[in-house]
Amino acid sequence: MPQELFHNKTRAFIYGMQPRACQGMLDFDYICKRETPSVAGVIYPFGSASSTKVYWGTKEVLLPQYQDIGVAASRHPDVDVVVNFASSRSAYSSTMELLDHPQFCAIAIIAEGVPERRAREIMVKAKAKGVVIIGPATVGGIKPGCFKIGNTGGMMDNIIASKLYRPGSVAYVSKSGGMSNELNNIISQTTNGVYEGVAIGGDRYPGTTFIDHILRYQEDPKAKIIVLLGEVGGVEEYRVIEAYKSGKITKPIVAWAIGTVADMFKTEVQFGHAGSMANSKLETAAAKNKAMREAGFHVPDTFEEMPDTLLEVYKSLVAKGEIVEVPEPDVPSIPLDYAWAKQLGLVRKPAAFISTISDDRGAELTYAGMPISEVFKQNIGIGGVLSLLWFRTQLPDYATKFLEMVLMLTADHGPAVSGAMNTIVTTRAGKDLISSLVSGLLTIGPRFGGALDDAAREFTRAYDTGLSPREFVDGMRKQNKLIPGIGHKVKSRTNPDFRVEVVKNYAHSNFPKTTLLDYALAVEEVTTSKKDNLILNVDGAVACCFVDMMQSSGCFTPEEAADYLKNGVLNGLFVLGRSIGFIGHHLDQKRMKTGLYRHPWDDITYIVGQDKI
Ligand code: Q5B
Repeated sequence: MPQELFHNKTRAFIYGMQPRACQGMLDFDYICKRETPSVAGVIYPFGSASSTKVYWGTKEVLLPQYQDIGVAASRHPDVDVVVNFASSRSAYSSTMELLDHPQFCAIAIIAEGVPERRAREIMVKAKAKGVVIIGPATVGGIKPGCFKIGNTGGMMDNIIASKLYRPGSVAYVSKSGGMSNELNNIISQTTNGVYEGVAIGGDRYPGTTFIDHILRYQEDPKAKIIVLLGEVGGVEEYRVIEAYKSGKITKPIVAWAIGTVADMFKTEVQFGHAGSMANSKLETAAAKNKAMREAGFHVPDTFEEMPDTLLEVYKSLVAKGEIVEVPEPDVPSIPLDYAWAKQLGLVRKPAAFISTISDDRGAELTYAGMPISEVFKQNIGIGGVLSLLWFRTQLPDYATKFLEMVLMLTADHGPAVSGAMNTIVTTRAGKDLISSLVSGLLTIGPRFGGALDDAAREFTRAYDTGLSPREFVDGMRKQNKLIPGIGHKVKSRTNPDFRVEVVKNYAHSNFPKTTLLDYALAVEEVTTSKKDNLILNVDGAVACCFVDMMQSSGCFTPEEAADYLKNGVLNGLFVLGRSIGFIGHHLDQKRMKTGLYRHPWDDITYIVGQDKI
């Protein structure tokens, strides 16, 4: 096994789709001031060969993604480490395939539950090829200032707190990934920090064992103290004891075997790891601690006393000059993920958008604060929904029924009206539903269907300024303006528009007040006395009733009411209602498979090339 597994130029592949782990490694590199990212690419057999977006510091960069190990390996000959996140089902096959590529010298297998027979087959092949396996069932390992495997060390704030961004003098090996975090903490509190740490994994047959890594640390002059955190089960600690006794290991070892509590149970206890159960007296934590103590390791009486023991050993090495403390470098600033920083309450950012009507972020969609289930429980209907989403309030029943009535009676007025014609012509030109609908909707304007807001404004202005109906009509004529909401192409006094009758009757029977409607009807008396078709049309009737509803409902201030009219709410009602009809016309034409429409020549008068008339 090479003495130095990782250095500050180590390059790795991540096998599997693990964006968080990948970003964690890159963030670690960044705060360690590595020149190149440690992750060269991602191998994900089930994805599409492309790239994945990651951060390098605060910059967004693309990381190549490969489906095939061979392609990845040939594109990145400098990569010699693989962090294999394949599941327990595919860890075996993927690792065996990785082992066929001689450029890889270390593979960390993260998956738990790899069958023991498979793990042993991996070990045999890896040994034959001289490849170091860390795991299975491990978080990996870390070499401060150089390289971090996957999620080792936890979140960035933990890494900073344990000073893992720069090397210390203590090298450790543990089984458990969780406990290696605890070691990072203890070592950073009591010494000049971690030099390297490996969690070999909790399975009965880990790819490498304590002795493999401790022998590396023995050879590495920068590792001054070795920490061994063993546990109940297995005999690997005894191999370290033998090596120590034989003089192969001379560096001080601070050690503890976890699981002494097992002695308090009458039967053998299986701890969390697959391998953490004593099959003989020798494998108990108590026996191991005793043996390690007798061999000359620094073994505390309890795990809680381990920091004191470590501190003592560290101080003695400092006193002897074997460890020379150096001034602490500046604590690196961590590029925090925006989402994480926001969750911690560290940042605020002005939003580009503000919305006050609906919210889909929680468990249940809400309309103006009302959960969608409540919308149905209260049976508020389309009028109620419109009221919530347009006015952010629940209007009284008579008002929401009025809104529904408007949508129903403006839904269509036959194929001959301007908008429907446009929809039909567009449909027959082969266009899709949305294009055909929009082409009809774009026809709505001051003459056709879009006179509602202007009607509401003009009638309100006239009434509020105290103009008599005649003064209003004369005044508009003087200004050469048509009165919005008055007049119809085909409807007249003698051919009344029943839609208008329905609206008028409803308002008179249900609204607390119909002041503006009554004023408009008085105006109609004046205009129809001039010309039979100058009736209060559907736009005008709806508009005036709407203003009456707004004023009598108590739900709007005069300013709010004026704003809604200015912002086109009333034409919005016509647009919404008539969309039903336009869609109907589109579907109708499609159903009949009508062909392209071309207007007949005889219906067009051609005056081309003649003198102006
Ligand atoms: N005169 C609607 O015009 C129409 C006058 C007026 C004073 C007026 C016209 C108009 C205002 C806009 C309006 C909504 C273009 C209509 C709708 C939805 C629909 C449609 C459908 C559906 C009809 C003849 C004489 C002239 C004019 C005078 C006309 N309008 N005077 N105030 N408002 N109204 N639009 O019949 O002396 O001869 O020169 O623009 O409210 O769109 O069903 O089709 O559901 O789809 O073509 O119902 O009234 O009349 O322009 O030839 O004028 O009357 O000054 O006087 P006409 P014109 P003079 S509802």
